[in-house]
Amino acid sequence: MHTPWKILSASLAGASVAGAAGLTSCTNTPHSSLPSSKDRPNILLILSDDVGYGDIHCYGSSMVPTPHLDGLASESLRFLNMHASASTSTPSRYSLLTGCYAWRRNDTGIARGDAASIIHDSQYTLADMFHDAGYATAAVGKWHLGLGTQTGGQDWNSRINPNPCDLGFDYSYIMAATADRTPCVWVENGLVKDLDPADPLLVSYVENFPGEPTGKDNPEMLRMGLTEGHDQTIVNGISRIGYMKGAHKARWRDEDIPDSIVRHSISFMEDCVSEGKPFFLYMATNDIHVPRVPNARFAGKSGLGPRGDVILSLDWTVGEVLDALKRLGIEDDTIVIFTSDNGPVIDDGYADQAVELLGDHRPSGKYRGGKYSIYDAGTRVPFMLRWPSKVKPSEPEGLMCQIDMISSFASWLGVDIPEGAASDSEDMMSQLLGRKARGRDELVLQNRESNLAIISGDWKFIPSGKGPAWNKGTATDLGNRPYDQLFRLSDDPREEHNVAESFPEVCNKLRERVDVISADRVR
Ligand code: NG6
Ligand code: CA
Repeated sequence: MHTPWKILSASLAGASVAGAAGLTSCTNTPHSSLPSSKDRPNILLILSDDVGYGDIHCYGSSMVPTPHLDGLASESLRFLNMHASASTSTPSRYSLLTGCYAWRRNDTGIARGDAASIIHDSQYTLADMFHDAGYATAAVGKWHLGLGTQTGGQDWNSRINPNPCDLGFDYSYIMAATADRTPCVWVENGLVKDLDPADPLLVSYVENFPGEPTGKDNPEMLRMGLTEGHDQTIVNGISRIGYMKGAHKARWRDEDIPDSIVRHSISFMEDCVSEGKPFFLYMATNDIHVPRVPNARFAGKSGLGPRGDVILSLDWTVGEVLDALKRLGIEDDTIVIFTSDNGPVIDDGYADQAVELLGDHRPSGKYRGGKYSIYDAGTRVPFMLRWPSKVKPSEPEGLMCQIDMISSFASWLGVDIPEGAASDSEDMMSQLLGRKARGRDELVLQNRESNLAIISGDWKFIPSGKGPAWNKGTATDLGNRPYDQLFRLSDDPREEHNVAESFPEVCNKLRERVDVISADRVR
């Protein structure tokens, strides 16, 4: 396979040379004082989608076999109290990549497929940081952080900037948003892949293109029923959120998405190995987000319907990239992280039998809520870190958050984060490597309605907030209440006993903390 990330680099006039191997970058100049290459293990960050704390075998599920993830778990630090900073994808990913709480801005909610780039190209990202440490960097898979300068204003038939290559990644092969949103095409380094100029791509989130079938008007064309929304353009027999026209050759086949992610990820790693360059690979799977369309290899294999089948597919994906590390001889020199962007959901808009076939499977584990919710299962996610012979497997219980990755790795690699960047990210590298048990003292979390909660020591405080308590479509308790909620987590990990009235002074103190932390919030 060709090496598109090098082709891109070579084609960028004036790109700076980074590192001894002579690879070039889209955006950055290298950091001046780098640790030696033996102190720079590769970083493979596998960010899965909507995988709940209880969804995989190594976190307690006995319903779906996940042998590759279990194997990884047996050699990893398995964090028991790791949180995404939000219970939906866009703000969660924004925080992970920038080290900033997404709720500080009012434009970081679940993004449309034609959203402008949510990370501004002036912002410093996790990829910039690895780049400054001399790494080759790539984003492969789900993006969901917008592209271009203007929502709805992209020309999908030429290179769109900003794209991940303007945000610190040397190479990107991404789905612009989610599999349930148009455009249903791969975007490589800002260009729609396999686009035939004679069949240009048009995208709209305002109105349909005349003559194009939709799930709403043409349900007879659908192979998967709908429970909510998702009734616009039909691609591959499945209707989506948003409209698109054209680009028939470029359209993905949902069944092939995992293979495509695996192939492009491995190809990038192979190139890095042959160039002798450490890499940071942000591999964001589409599994297990809706629409759940397992490849024939997994269809019907879990007994839990498509939702269980795509867990098998996710496990396969992990197995493939772990095998590749072994084959490339870099297993010992690579830190592998596996995590998820937010908690689980069962019915997320498509009639895929997830509810009917759930049986005794408990995607949220023992925690309350799920995707979209402010309760723990919204943000508490699996997080495993493997670094063979350097990190001893254990199960840290301290409070942790993905938002801390950027400061942690920066301080470890000796990269100075620019003034004002990654302002909510703390250096937790000792904890990430299992050398210190005590986690964060406090952490702010966000749900779909952008209501906040704070965990502080043994307390979780959820100030009163607007929005529905219950999301009917997904059957999720969102946690929004017109009154304050306070839970003592050691006694009540399921957040079932609101003790706010008994501890008014704790509520006042924690409300003050939230107010101080969020003082510059733009609403
Ligand atoms: C919701 C979608 C859901 C999913 C979610 C984003 C409907 C009814 N539901 O609005 O299917 O796409 O957005 O999920 O449209 S996330 O994991 O990317 O945040
Ligand atoms: Ca998600």
